[in-house]
Amino acid sequence: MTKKIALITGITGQDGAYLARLLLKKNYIVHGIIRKSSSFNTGRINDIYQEPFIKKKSLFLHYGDLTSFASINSVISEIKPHEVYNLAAQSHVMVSFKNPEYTSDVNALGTLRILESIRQNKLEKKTKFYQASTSELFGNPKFKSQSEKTPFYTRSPYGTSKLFSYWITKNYRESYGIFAANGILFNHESPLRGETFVTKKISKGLSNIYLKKQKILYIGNLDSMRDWGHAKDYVYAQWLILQQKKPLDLVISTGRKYSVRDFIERCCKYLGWRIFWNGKGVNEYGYLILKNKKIKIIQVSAKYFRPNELNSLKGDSSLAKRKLKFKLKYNIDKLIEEMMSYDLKNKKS
Ligand code: NAP
Ligand code: F7E
Repeated sequence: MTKKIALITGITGQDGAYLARLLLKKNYIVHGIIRKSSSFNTGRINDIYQEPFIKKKSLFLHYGDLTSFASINSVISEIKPHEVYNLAAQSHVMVSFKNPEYTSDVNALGTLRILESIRQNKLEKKTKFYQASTSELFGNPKFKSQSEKTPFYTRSPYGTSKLFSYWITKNYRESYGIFAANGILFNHESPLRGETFVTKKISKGLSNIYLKKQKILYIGNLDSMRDWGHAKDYVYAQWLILQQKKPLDLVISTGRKYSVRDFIERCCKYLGWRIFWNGKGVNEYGYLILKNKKIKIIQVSAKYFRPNELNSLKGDSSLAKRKLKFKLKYNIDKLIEEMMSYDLKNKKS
């Protein structure tokens, strides 16, 4: 049987690394697009890296960038993939306020470049396309939980760039018959999460404080609420979305939400600590009482407040559960346990 060929943009990112492992296990030939960088950016895929000249190679890396049609098109025209997972993005919401033009070029036009390449290479009937859409599309919704029916109202350049991609994916599906689907994924985390996202910042920061490598963790909005799942569960959903008979846009979430404050308290509990809070707004801080001494370990800093915040998100993924027959293996405490143990030991997961 001929092996399926998959192309992953963003293979060096959190999801790309988990998805590549999953597809290799499923016997795919996996191609990934990586960016040229002056320092190593392949740390998350070191363990699956294959030397260029080995026989029966199943993982191939290509230099490319979503801002360049030529680089994307040369890979797609050469490998003619059965499945493309578009995971590459400038994925940080706060950074998107600082760098809105670049964010839009990569996250919005980058998606269009891939879809155009599929079309121009006449791969409409062969290549299935997955778009990494996001709960950021919902903004600050009126409804308690968000499903495929919830109206979009993006609140950041990141969200708006992803809104373009959501629609262009649907446009190419409807206009050219491409199997193109959006996974509207809520926040998902793991030991491989980028260190400037809040969960990893907390697990790493508290681990460092525990190991006496750091004194204080500076943080932004403590009361913001998110629906946090595990990236391993969510990349499995990405694969399932492309295995369906028809392309569907589906919400993937846990259906539970927690505040940033909750997340900190649960990580502290893992360390055997109880945290106390004092003050309000930028004057709020968190402290421990150790040997009768008050020790400040968390300080709120306005530096991490956003020009426009999403206060509370919680997904309703009942449609995905029905269509994909999909079950989550992780809950928040299992996720925290894995992240904390990784950061304390700094070992691979
Ligand atoms: P991530 O860890 O930030 O990874 C992003 C990847 O995109 C990295 O491999 C990065 O390369 C690559 N990239 C960035 N700019 C690029 C460019 N111009 N050309 C080519 N590659 C580029 O993100 P993630 O958490 O794995 O998320 C995967 C996708 O899902 C993203 O599109 C994100 O927006 C979306 N999403 C994420 C979540 C979540 O909670 N994680 C939720 C919903 C949607 P470098 O390694 O070189 O930086
Ligand atoms: O922030 C608050 C912050 O940066 C979560 C991306 O993967 O998920 C992610 O976007 C919340 C926000 O993720 C800090 O204000 C408090 O309310 O971890 P985050 P995000 O913005 O939700 C969506 C679904 C994506 O699609 C994105 O690609 O935590 N917060 N203090 C903080 N956030 C950060 N980063 N740093 C803080 O110190």
